[in-house]
Amino acid sequence: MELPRAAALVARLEVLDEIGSTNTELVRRVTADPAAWPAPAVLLTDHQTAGRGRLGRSWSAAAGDSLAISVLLRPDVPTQRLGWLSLAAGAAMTEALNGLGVAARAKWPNDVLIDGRKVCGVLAEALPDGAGVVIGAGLNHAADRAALPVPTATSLAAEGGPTDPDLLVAAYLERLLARVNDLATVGGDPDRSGLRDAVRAVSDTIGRRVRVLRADEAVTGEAIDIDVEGRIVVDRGPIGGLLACATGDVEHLRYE
Ligand code: BT5
Repeated sequence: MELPRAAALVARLEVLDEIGSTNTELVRRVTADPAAWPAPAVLLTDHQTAGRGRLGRSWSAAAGDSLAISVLLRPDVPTQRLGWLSLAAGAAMTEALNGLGVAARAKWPNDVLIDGRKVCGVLAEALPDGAGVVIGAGLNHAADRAALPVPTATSLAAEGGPTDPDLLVAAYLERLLARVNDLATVGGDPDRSGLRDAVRAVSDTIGRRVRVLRADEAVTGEAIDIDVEGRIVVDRGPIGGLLACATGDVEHLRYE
């Protein structure tokens, strides 16, 4: 796989024929030799054999069906704002697909949907000792409908969208790097950087009735906003009132 346009956007881009998890591998490589990995850097493959999702779940795809894209960033953003990078990635992918004519929307916290089906999932992980962040995105670009791993999934090929890896990765990186740069320029403030408004604008979740499953309770109500911490704000009605749910505490968010 050749990705000249994407490679021109970052300090280093490496394509692997096959790997267990691009996130795990990039964390391992950066930790072993940080100087060899200037940020932003990308490790990617279209044949990931042990892709990881959130909370021990897995991301699965047959060889050649899905792009696993891991991006190393070392933005100058306060630690408590780093959660915004994962929302920035979902928004960047959604905006990139929209720019290519695909009607994608972002489902909080980390999915990109086309017509209610998941085309992309994001998994952000911090490196030890504040050494940066690895943001992984799995993007089903080429899978035939019949080859999709779960009934809730879709792919760009199945939706009649573009499938060229270089075009897709370059469009995503352009949006992501611009968003992260804007965030760093204003010290990590999601409002002044325009990131919170961008996340709201592509959100498929705001305005919907949702059921949020947390470790010990289910929260039901209308998702009304994303707060300055990146949490989803759920209006449980006159008795329950408003409740903000953080990504780390949320097992699932389902539409009612
Ligand atoms: C995610 O987790 O959606 C995050 C996926 C991140 C994958 C990328 S690929 C590059 C990098 N390296 C990695 O090892 N991971 C990252 P979560 O929200 O927990 O969703 C996982 C759920 O999505 C699964 O339980 C399935 O229901 C569903 N799923 C699995 N594979 C899928 C696929 N190819 N397309 C759509 N949905 C899928």
